[in-house]
Amino acid sequence: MASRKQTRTRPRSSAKSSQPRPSRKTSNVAKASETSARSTVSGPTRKASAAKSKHAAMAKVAGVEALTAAFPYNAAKPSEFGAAAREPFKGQAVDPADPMLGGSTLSETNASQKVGSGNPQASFNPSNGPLDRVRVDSTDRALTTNQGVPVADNQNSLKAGLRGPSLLEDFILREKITHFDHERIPERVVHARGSGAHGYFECTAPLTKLTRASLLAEAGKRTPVFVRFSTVAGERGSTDTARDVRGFAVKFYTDEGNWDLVGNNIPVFFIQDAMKFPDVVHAVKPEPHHAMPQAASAHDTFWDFVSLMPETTHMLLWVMSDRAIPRSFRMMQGFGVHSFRFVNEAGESHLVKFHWNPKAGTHSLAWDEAVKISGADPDFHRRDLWEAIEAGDYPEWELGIQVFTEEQAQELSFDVLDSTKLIPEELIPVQPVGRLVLNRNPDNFFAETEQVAFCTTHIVPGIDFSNDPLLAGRIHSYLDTQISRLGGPNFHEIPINAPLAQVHNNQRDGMHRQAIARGRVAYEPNSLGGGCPFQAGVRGFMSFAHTSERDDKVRGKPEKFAEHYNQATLFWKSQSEVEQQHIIRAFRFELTKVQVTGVRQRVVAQLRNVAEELAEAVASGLGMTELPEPLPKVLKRAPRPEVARSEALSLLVRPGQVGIRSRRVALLVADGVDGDAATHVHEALVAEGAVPRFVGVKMGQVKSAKGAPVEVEVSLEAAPSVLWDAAIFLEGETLAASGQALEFLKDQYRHCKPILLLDGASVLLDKAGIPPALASGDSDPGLMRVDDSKLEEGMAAFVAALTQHRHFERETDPPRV
Ligand code: HDE
Repeated sequence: MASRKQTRTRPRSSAKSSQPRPSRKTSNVAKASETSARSTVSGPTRKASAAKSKHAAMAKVAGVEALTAAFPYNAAKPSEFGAAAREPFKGQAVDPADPMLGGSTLSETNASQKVGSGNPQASFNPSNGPLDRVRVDSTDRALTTNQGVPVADNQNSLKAGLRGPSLLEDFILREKITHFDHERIPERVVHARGSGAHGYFECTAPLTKLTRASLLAEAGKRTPVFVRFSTVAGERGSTDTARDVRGFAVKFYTDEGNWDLVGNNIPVFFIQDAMKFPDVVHAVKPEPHHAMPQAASAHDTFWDFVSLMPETTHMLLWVMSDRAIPRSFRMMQGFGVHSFRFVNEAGESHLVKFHWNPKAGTHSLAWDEAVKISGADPDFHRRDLWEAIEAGDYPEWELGIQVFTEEQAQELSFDVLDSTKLIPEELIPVQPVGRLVLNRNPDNFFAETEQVAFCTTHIVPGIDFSNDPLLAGRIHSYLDTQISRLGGPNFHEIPINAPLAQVHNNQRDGMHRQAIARGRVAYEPNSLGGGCPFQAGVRGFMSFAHTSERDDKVRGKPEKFAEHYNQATLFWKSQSEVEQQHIIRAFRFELTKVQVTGVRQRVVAQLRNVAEELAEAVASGLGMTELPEPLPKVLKRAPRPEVARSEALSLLVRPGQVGIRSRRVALLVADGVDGDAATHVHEALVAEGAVPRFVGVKMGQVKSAKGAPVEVEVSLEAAPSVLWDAAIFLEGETLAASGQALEFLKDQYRHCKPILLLDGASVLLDKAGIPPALASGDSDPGLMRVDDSKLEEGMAAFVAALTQHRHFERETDPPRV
């Protein structure tokens, strides 16, 4: 075999990668044999440019001959075999003596408005430029057809006479209606309902010791991102506040290509092997006979499936917890779920898990509130994200990693390739490495949020997969699904999907191809294109050479995967009492909706393997007088878990670092309000970064007893209690006559939100049947009354109460109000 040194490889600097190389117009190609050239030069020679054209054609033939001579044979071939293949070979490439040699046509220098300058941008793919290149603005422009023909009348179809008939020749109507007919594309098979935003990722701790991924190479380095949050089960138009896992998918446009970290807001998953994914999705989606229920797991098929699949138990605990009804996308964690790999320059590898921690803390809705929001504002999370960014309140997360070795993984009682397990932070701490900021809303929902295509296969040098069998299935699935969803294999050219890094390869054609590839070479190796684009060699993506365990070809799982309950119990034990009560009620709700009693029984039997008190409470809520036998365990003697309680698993340990910023506060006003107090309260909240609005029975001004009248900003019917984080009642007597105002107060109370009542508003408490103290007899810290002279203190107490977000001390089952 020939040695590597024999190949003429010209080093190429990466600095040129995002800029076109200037093309040279002059030819300095060596003269070719006239005979050889003439036999290939076809067609009549135009008189005027005869000499020039003849010369150019022959020069091209000669130049290509010279280019080919640089490749007497394929010197790279030996590097494909045996030990040499372990270090991929940088492709052989030579610069053409003239850029014209790589072109498709000699006529490319003829410029026009359409074809461009006639000066090809060598080594450059302009479609990888910033989105500005495709942003359309119609200011001061007339309406046209898609062919650019101005439309004189956009009101009427073309008719023979004013009373018709309409004419088939009306190409303007036909183009408009035909486009409209095809406006819809298939929705995502899961995660159909989503919302996205642009932003950036900033590396805060250089990780070169662990990974050669360029985005993690220097502190302060920023990489643009597009992030999409989603629910899983519901259709595209379904409600935002369904009980469900949330998708948390991040596309990093790195300088070495796109990396998609397609995660969820829950760190584990229902199943262990991709083979079962269609089953779990079919089970949770609306039942096929009547297509109900929408965006809900509370039905027979879901619970039938999961109770036959004990590996779902851990995830079920998470999905029944308040994690599955977040207050905002901005207030939830994200997780990569699988173990991934980092690979450094030296080719050394570590396993890694990814965590996103929100700066605004982790906060959730109350279930009763989530149900009501579905009616009041089904776009609740989409609106919240959009409005926060519009207001300049940019959501932020910290990226943390858990890094561990294969050897550490071997020691654990569970398998790190099992996606139904997490690694407790007590065993491997989470270290912060960067921050994610979302600071730009999309221009167009469809073009960006709908057409963005995340694929687990989008990965960059320095990051690699583990052998998690669930991840393996995903590696196939995402690329495949985008092809049918986005209409073909060229979805990577859709502007939101195009990487910022240059794309150069020999893939061609297919539906909706955008790139116009110059030249006749669409294969590698080649000599006619000077060897380009050439294989990158060790600077390119290299899969980590993981030594596979020698084993038979088999369908099956490792023994450790058979332990199904330890971490469900860990999660249960790590919840606060309030969170445990919410989990019990969620199971009770879901299983009450299940019609087949045998399925209910089986779930309770499953829960007996998690915690007896949980199973008992759920059974009692379902009116079961006897507990069923626990489900038999696959592993009779489960390994002892390393950790019995993990604080990080409770939502309450992350109150956030932003105080009451962006929290929505309703200021209820009516005739008789104190205008001065209203202004003061409003100003005090704005100063804290909260979002106060004057809410009244109807729009218009309310007369104030003192100070200026107050302008109502939104009515009680348009913005009921569930859309607010807290409320201040600035008036009482007039509001007491409004059933909606009383309902507002009751819901604020039931959902444990802070309530401040100013002088005179206290009458509402009696009217609404709100108890003045907690069931325990203690005073309610979230229910505050102040007289006007103590407004300052009242506001300070209110801000402190809102910083805590909810006052669960008030919660009883059933609710007192
Ligand atoms: Fe997905 N998943 N998934 N998934 N997933 C999709 O891809 C799939 C899984 C996740 O905002 C689909 O473009 C399989 C785990 C998110 O566009 C599809 C398996 C996790 C999104 C698909 C899984 C996820 C998707 C549907 C098991 C958390 C939305 C449309 C082997 C780590 C991305 C699409 C967006 C979307 C397949 C399991 C997260 C069909 C086969 C585990 C956040 O390709």
